[in-house]
Amino acid sequence: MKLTGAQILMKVLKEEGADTIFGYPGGAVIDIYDELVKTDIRHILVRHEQGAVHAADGYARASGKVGVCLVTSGPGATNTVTGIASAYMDSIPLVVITGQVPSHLIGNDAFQEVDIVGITRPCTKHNYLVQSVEELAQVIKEAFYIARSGRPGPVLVDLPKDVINSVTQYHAPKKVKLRSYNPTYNPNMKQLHKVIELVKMARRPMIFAGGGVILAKAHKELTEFARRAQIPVTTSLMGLGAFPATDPLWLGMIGMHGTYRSNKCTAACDLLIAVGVRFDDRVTGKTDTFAAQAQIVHIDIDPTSIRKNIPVSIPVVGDCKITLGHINHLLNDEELGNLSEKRSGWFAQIAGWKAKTQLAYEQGPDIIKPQFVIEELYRLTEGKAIVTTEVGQNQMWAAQYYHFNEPGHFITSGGLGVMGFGLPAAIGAQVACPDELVVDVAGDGSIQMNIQEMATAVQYGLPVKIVILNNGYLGMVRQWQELFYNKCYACTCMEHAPDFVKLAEAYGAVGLRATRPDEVEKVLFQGLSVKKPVIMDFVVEKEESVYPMVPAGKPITEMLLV
Ligand SMILES: Cc1ncc(C[n+]2csc(CCOP(=O)(O)OP(=O)(O)O)c2C)c(N)n1
Repeated sequence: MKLTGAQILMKVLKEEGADTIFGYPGGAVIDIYDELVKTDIRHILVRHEQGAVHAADGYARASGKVGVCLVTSGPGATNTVTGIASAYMDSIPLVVITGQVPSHLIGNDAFQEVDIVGITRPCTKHNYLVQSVEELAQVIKEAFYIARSGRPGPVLVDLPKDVINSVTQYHAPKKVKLRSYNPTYNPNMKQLHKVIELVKMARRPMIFAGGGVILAKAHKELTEFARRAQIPVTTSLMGLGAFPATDPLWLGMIGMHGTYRSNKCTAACDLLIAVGVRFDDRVTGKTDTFAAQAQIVHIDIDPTSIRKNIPVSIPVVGDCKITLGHINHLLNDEELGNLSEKRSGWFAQIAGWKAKTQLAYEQGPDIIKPQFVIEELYRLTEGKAIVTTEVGQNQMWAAQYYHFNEPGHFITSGGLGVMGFGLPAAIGAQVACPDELVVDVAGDGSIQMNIQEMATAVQYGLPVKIVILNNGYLGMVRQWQELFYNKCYACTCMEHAPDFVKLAEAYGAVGLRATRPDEVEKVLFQGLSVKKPVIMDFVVEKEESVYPMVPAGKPITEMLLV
């Protein structure tokens, strides 16, 4: 059977299980759209291509599937770059399809031509310029395989218009095999035996889990390991939800805005088992003081991330789920003795640190504290919402005060830190999980970066909730200015903001506002109950800061506490 490039694309997308595409049309992809509407693949028309990629990202994180987006050539393609870079930093599986000018015009400065393959080379796991319709099916198959296998990531496929329109006999391989790409899933068992020895010997062990645990769906294995071996657990921002925040072994988040006890534990531990992490500088602070007393075990699917930032004693290359499964199995056969007794001194020390600071704040009668809004959100949603965030203080308060017990419930742009991520990501998560409550925690600055996606939420009846912590500032930058720049608040005061309630209404959504602490519960309750997109504008204390805070480049024990 002969098919056009556009038809082949649809066929392979279906075979790869794509049920939703986030996109925006244009001349170079109009033929694809012409085919797309004849299929049962759902298309979500966003209002800006950056929104399409973040939505596909949110969809991927909430569903565990590959997110797909489709945009036109030139400006359509360049508008995706921030979203692609964010997904790359956070290892999120995406397939981004861009239109391209016809092959014979490439390199001629043709209308809406851009070298998107060149532009995205450093921020994709792999990318392709498809040269002929004959190779199209194979390329799309490979793109999905690469995006979801090994350490996941975004793959871009650039499709010239003539490739989309040409016709060929359909043939797609059942399985993809790539000569130079063979991720290692199974760990070296000798290394694991060494890990078990360390676990048995350690007096002050700790587990540091990252987003890799969530991506590998290894949270159950992680939890079993921690409980059986009696090891306290911290996670990175990306790892929140990989271990239940209600578990007594939970220490809280590590790093720049991590808890006092997590950071203290890291400095004092004698064994650090790092799983699915990449030792980001916001986690480690000054690297030569990081876990300086510990033997470090690093388990990761990506061999190039091991020893990249931190020296380790035992490297373990493997899939987190498989590796932790083996470790649990090996622990079965061992005489562990009473580990909690052996570590009682360690647990007592941790309890002491916990007592010292517990993310405390005081909510007075007049001005709303942003932390209070998040705690109330947690209480009223019983911790069950999928929370996306923008970037800044809002992101950190969401991470600190909304407690995550399950993976896939905290969706944030961790590595790149993209303001404008949260609303489109919430839209993607809501598409993936129509029955869940999805809440974007936002700052008044960030929400204005992709506010146009309110129209998308309204058009598709996606009842996402936006909680704006409105402090009238680019708060996180203001905080740095307060602490490290003598309170010179250069260009961080948002002097003119829209009326967010009216703005919500203009989009056909619901707008609510709270200006006093005693209105918070009512507004949240009302906003969360409506089956429509809602913006809740919480006018909060203007100069509140996020604590604890480790100044950039300092050891993580040097925390500012208030
Ligand atoms: C696209 C983008 N531009 C700039 C920044 C730098 N930045 C980080 S946090 C921040 C302030 C965010 O302000 P707001 O959204 O109001 O949130 P708040 O910190 O007040 O909660 C800025 C400007 C960024 N992370 N992303």
